[in-house]
Amino acid sequence: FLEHFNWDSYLKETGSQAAPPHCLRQSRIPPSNDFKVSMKLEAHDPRNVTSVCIATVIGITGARLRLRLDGSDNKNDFWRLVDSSDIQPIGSCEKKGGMLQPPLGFQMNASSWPMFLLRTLNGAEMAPATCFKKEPPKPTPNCFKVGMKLEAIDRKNPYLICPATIGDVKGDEVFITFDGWRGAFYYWCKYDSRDIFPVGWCDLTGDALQPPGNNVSITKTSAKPQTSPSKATRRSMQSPHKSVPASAPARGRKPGRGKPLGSTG
Ligand code: MLY
Repeated sequence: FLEHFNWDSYLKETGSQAAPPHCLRQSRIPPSNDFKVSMKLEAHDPRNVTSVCIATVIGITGARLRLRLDGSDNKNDFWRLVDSSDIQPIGSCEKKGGMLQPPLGFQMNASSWPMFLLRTLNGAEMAPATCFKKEPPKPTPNCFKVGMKLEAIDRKNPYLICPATIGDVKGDEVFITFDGWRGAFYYWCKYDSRDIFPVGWCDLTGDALQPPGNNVSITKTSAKPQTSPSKATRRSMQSPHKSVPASAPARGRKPGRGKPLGSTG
């Protein structure tokens, strides 16, 4: 059975607040996703960002596209918002006087690239310019505070969007922690990163929001990470708990980080 994750009750149970939407570089109303699977476009190669390559839409998920670079393998798919500045209609690169590049790890001999390019574009369905939405402006300044909740991409599993908490703030950077998951998944990013979203984003876009994990207890003899939380642990997570410890946290430590959410202690 599945317990449906609900932000309203979760915020109440954890006594926490959602990051105000104006702190995030996302549209208040998520852009419509007008792309179709198999359409082609230009995208910056995530592994070689100065290269503009041909990409094919492999999947649609909420306001995002699952993309695969033409001439690459199926192990390096990546996800982009329809209003990402990393993607553009075919022809944009040439218009700016640039040249389309083979992706990093191009599977053929480099000399066959020009012919490959012709063939991959021949008869292809090119995503029309109207599919590409304008990137929202940068919010100024960094208005995140430690403890604010949001939705964030798990960069190790970038198809996943998960409930997250701001664990730290330093200048233009924020530390993204994943509720109920161990620190290995946490990361620093700019406050205007396109990988973080306001609470309720997935509900609006139809993307699937992951439920919080239960895997935060850091034991020295830690066994293989559990991937699906047990019913019992999941239930214990639902029980009211305040993430901010009653006692004053040690200097330099932020409340709610690295604390076992589902622990009985
Ligand atoms: N099977 C993976 C999935 C981890 C996902 C963690 N995210 C949601 C923060 C693992 O356990 O490593």
